[in-house]
Amino acid sequence: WQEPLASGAVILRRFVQGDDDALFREINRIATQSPFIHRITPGGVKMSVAMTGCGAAQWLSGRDGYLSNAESLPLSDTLLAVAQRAAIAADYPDFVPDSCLINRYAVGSKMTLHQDKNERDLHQPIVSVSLGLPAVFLFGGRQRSDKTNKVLLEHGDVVVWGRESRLCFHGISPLKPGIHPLTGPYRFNITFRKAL
Ligand code: MD5
Ligand code: FE
Repeated sequence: WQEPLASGAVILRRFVQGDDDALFREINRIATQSPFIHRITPGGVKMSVAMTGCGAAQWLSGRDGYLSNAESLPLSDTLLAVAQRAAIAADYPDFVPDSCLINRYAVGSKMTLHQDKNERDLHQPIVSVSLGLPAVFLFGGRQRSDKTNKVLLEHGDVVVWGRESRLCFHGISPLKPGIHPLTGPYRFNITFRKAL
């Protein structure tokens, strides 16, 4: 079922529940080729979230943006199909992602409030898939100081962020301990973007 989350953002609850095994296999396949790493922020702080990804465009922390990386795996048909199915459900029938970023949260991992604005065309949405342990997602407005709302994102939930919500500040509260039957002690988030 669908819930509007904010203007331009929609949650597709449990949208990929039936694809969870296949998606988790994709994560593990990608991580075998490109292991999860903890990047360093421009401020010199090691991130608590570990990242990997695939697709022609790869995000680089620090610099503004994306670079094409010939080393990374292509977006598989499995991943593309999930991303496009979600985009269509949220009324973005023309979405063609070129980037898949995978975030792995362990107990205590968090993401501080930030905007995603390094993609070239900000009219394109971002499709975000949550797997494993639940997390409290924080979303605010266009200013860092705007009030934030909280929503719990659970296994299989997909959020499509577009239009008025595309430049909203957002983050993830520190992950609480737990064990998920599929992913064990982790939450994974897969974001699909058209970055280039
Ligand atoms: C996560 N990841 O759960 C989130 C899901 C990231 C990141 O924030 O940058 O890797 S994506 C949430 C998102 C994306 C684009 C816009 C907005 C939220 N928004 O306007 O609120 O690991
Ligand atoms: Fe973000």
